[in-house]
Amino acid sequence: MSIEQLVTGAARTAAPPLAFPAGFRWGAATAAYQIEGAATEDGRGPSIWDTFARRPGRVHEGHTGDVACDHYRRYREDVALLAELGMGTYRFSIAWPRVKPGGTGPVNVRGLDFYDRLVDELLAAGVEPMVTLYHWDLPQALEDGGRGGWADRDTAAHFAEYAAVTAARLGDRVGTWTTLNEPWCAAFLGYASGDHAPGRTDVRTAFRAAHHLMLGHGLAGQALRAAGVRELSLTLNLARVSSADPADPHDVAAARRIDGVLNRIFLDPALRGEYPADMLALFDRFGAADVIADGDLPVIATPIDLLGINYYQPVLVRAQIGAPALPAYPGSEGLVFAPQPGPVTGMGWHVDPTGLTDLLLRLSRDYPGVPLMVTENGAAYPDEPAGDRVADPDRIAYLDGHLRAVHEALSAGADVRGYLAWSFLDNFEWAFGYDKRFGLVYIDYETQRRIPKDSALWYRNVTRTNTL
Ligand code: IFM
Repeated sequence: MSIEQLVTGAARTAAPPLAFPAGFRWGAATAAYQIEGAATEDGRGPSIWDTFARRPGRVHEGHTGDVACDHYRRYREDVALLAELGMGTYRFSIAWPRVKPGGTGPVNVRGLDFYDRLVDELLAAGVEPMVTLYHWDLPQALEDGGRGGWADRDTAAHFAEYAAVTAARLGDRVGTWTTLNEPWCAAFLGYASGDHAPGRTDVRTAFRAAHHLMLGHGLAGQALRAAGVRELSLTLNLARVSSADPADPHDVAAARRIDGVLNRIFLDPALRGEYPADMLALFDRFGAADVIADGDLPVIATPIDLLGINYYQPVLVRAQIGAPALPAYPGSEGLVFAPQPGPVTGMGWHVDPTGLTDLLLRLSRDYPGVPLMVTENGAAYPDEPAGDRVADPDRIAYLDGHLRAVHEALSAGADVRGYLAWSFLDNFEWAFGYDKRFGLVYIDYETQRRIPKDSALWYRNVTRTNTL
């Protein structure tokens, strides 16, 4: 595929163009710790990821977010690139430790100033800012001194205070506010498997964290509503979870368990105001049922205007007698994730766009009335620049397939309002450090040079024409 074909859209397949609805929101996403760097600049306090990344063996080759993409200093250049690449919407997260370095207590005005400048820059460039308040960088102070991070109920209240001050500063210009990004990862990778910060491996604590994250979502949602924000949202990482043999009741029950601890444990309280019975049983089994206080669920179910969906791959589950529980999925003993045929990404993740169509339709059916938006979708591949060009045909194929999947869901009646690619820039991929590249834009970490990959040019044609 020549670069001219990409730029003009002539590289499209022979299939008839697929038009997306008028007003469909297109763009890309990032997160603060993954791109900003400037870890000690302008009064930013440490986060649990600063600490975790320094623990030997936790992150690939000891990488940290200290410098990352240096976005904190280069944000003007990055915003110009967003506009040039035709991104109508930019989803970014705010670093809580910049705004409240101690997690609670005094506001660090210089931290808020940065986001103020970023928002103004975006608006001046014609890019809609979309804020996420928590993308995993909890202030270390809330973890320290026995406070216990999200295992501590007070963290939810502190989160709401931080949401309120941030909305007071930016709410006049930012319309869409997402409370949490992927509470499953924060709770179960952070506190059960220990793959993510704070790196704890205690299942009871993980359930406490899961509930307090959702309580934090609800309390922050109320604070944001009180501040008059236009659009309130929550972003979950969700997947289609299927049984290897739909005729085998053991496989079906096993898939249901994974669906519970990945999807329904967050969807049901947020959108139905209750935990499903099987999830209440898990809270109970792991000694965490007492964490759910009277009155919490109505708070958690504060109505949202948009459900953000981060989708990467589907899950296939098979019952297997004697299999130990998967560390990040408490209660998953006696089952395994079955291999799925077909291509995988550089993360080893299975490429299957049908999982996205099915997920969007399932959400429309089981949780009707909530507009949906794909807030992350994309793939890591081992990209190599050749001069000024980064050819990434696998990523283009991944995006093309998943956009067709979104279109199919729209055609079948799902209320999908937008699609944001993950990610705008290559960045710090958590425990994988800089080893995995998800960006539409290549980052040369030695020089901080940005090179839009072929996928960015291909995607620009989609966003500009609103067709695929
Ligand atoms: O990089 C992450 C992001 O921070 C959250 N969603 C999944 C992405 C890829 O792993």
